[in-house]
Amino acid sequence: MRPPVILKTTSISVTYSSPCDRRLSTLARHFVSVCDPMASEDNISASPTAASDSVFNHLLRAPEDPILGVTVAYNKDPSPVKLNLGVGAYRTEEGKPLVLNVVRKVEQQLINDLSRNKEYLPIVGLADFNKLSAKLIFGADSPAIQENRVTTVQCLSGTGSLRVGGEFLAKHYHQRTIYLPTPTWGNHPKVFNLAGLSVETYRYYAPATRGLDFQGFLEDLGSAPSGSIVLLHACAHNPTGVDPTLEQWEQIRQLIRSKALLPFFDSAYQGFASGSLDADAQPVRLFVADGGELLVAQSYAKNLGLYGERVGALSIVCKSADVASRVESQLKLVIRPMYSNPPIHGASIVAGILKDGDLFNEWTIELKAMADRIISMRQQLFDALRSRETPGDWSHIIKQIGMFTFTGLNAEQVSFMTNEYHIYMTSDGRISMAGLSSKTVPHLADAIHAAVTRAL
Ligand code: PLA
Repeated sequence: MRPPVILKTTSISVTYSSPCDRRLSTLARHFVSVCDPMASEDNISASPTAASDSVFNHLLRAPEDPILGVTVAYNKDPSPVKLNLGVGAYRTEEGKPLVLNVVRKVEQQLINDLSRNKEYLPIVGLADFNKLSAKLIFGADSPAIQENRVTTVQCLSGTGSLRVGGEFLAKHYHQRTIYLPTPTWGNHPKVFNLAGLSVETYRYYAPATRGLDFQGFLEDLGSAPSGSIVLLHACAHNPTGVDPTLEQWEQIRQLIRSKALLPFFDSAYQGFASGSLDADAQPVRLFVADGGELLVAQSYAKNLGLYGERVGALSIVCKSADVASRVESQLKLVIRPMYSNPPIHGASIVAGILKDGDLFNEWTIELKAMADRIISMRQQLFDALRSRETPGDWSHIIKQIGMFTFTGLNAEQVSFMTNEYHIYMTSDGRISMAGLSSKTVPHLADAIHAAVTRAL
């Protein structure tokens, strides 16, 4: 028998040794607190203790995230001219976050529809959303979809889709190494490492030309062990803004297939590169067309502005319908202990837009407007630097594509711009063009000019 435990309150002592006694003691405490609220207060509030008493006292303070931490620093800055070009989040010309009109419309419909409820979704998410997401990335006429060779599961935005895909591969795929481009989105290595894969890199960006190191890309994939997983940015490469041409994609495809490498596309910016959903999906469709297998992680954070709704999808294209359905059954075993099932609201918004022809068209117009505004920011920034005669060739600002410009500014220049101009960006010199407006371009151009001519 366990020794009895003596519970002391200010006014009564109770000794208990069984669950029943414990319930009685709780009841007794309740009565004490009803009669004398201070008595229970005294009992609950612990006396201040030294940090060294904490079981977590050995923890070191972790650094802020290199991207999301930029927003933390920005929020603390009281300057009225501060500018956040860190995280890739779209802002209007007025510098405000944007909720798309189509999103507002569908949300209104969802609220008005009293037949809707908030029951759990299945483990794999909303069926309509999954079907429509596959159609969006692979194309309506995709043979893989028609032959039922695709399994799509709703996940927590792009990050969650990558993580579920990574965990699935670590458990069930014969090769545990994933190749990432250098550089890549800073979260990729962490996501895949924690999923249980080992991370290697392939050459991607050539600082000297501020373009693609195509030769290095092919050489590194060429020497990767057969079967390795290769992470590819579907479009609008983050952070470089440099994408292969379609001809280069075709060469990459041939190499990947000839070495039986497994492509894993990260599609976080469909529609944001060119303004066209179909054009931005071309590299993925090229790979699907050859009948081979692949994975795609999709995010609706940027192209539908659903950042905080955490809505995305993981699709795995397989050789046959039978394999696809077995893959799906295993994906459920990955998801269930991770977060059980995904949230309903964001997926319902996306499904509402994708299944309605008019709303879909309206979305494409709004998306194009966002992409065009980013492109016009590129031109304006380029022009502003040229008119200031800022030393250097800044043509990469207009050549790069997608949400970011990889400026080539170094960490010291970045911290100069933050300290002197209150401009916040990641230390690798990446700026989110989507956070810029006509009003703020001159301030940024002044800061870049000063950083380049005076800082170092
Ligand atoms: N993949 C790439 C290449 C990304 O750039 C991002 C987001 C994601 C996946 C994940 O996005 P999601 O989970 O929100 O769908 N990158 C941002 C934000 C926009 C971030 O770092 O979380 C960035 O500023 O790089």
